[in-house]
Amino acid sequence: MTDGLWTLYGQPGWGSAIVDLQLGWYGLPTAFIPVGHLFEDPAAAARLRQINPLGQIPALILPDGTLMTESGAITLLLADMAAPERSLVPPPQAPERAAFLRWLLFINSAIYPCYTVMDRADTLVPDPAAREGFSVQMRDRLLAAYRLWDAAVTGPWCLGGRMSALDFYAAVMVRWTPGPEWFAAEAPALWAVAQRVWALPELAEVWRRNGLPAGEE
Ligand SMILES: N[C@@H](CCC(=O)N[C@@H](CS)C(=O)NCC(=O)O)C(=O)O
Repeated sequence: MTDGLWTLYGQPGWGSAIVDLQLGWYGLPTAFIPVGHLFEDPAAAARLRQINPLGQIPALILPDGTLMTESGAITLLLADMAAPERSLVPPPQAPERAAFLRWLLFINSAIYPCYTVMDRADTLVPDPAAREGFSVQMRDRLLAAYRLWDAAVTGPWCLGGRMSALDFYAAVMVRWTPGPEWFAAEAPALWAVAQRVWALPELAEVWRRNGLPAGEE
């Protein structure tokens, strides 16, 4: 047992921030453990594999000691425990439920894996000449997926009038490749959602440990 504490292994601003924001939103007592730069520090990656054999963050230790990985699964699990009026996941009967599930899975299967392989391109494609073409293709795929997500966002939130965990994903991801300038210009609906999330007073402390979004300091 860990005294009701949720222990989150992560890195400021990385994918762990998506979970960190949700823990903060739900008011769950969180111990944040920075793991170090997984791509520049082999020792950091080796240490993390002792916690999560896949070597990825977010890695969350639940209060009962269970290891939980996969941000999408964590999103659903936390919502199971949340008060209905606070939940970041539309319940089964909600009109937004289908769109929520579609885009949650889309983010996790069409968008997030692009980063996972782009970040490891040097080992996945050791030949530098081949790697260049691979990286261009992955980036194009990533941008196309973001454009599809952006086109589905009607505002003010990803699901229209209902705020959800999708908005937290947007708020973290618009700070990643291809960078905030691209999102502001090419994915304006996602960019607007992100700004709304950055401004939520309940999340100020979580943003502080994840690096405040540009212009918000
Ligand atoms: N499907 C996972 C993806 C997690 C992921 O790719 N995290 C990145 C950092 S943002 C990572 O730990 N990469 C290290 C690696 O894959 O070796 C999730 O949604 O939690």
